[in-house]
Amino acid sequence: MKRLLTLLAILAICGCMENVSLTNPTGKEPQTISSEMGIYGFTPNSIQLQRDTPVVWKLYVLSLNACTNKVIIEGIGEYPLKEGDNIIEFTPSKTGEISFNCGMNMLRGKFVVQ
Ligand SMILES: [Cu+2]
Repeated sequence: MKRLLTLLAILAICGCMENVSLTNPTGKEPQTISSEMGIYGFTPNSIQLQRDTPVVWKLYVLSLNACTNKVIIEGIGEYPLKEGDNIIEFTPSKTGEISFNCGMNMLRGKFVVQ
């Protein structure tokens, strides 16, 4: 029984550490940025980022529709959106431009990673 509890404790600790490394693999303070997304696009639509530093992107969707219900970040992922506040987290691993767009590729913007 004691051995089982020890095993469970180890699993719990490993589980926690795994979560930490998934959202923040570098251990650096995240860089927090904010944009609004409406029918005319993203504001701002060009955002500077630092490489290898976790990003917390606060994306505020003004009104939800077929255009604003998803954001796709090139080479990083697709994120379903809801009206109002959304939090998107990722870590850019190389320098250069990363484009992002709505689900229909009409509204566009870019991150410039240094
Ligand atoms: Cu669209």
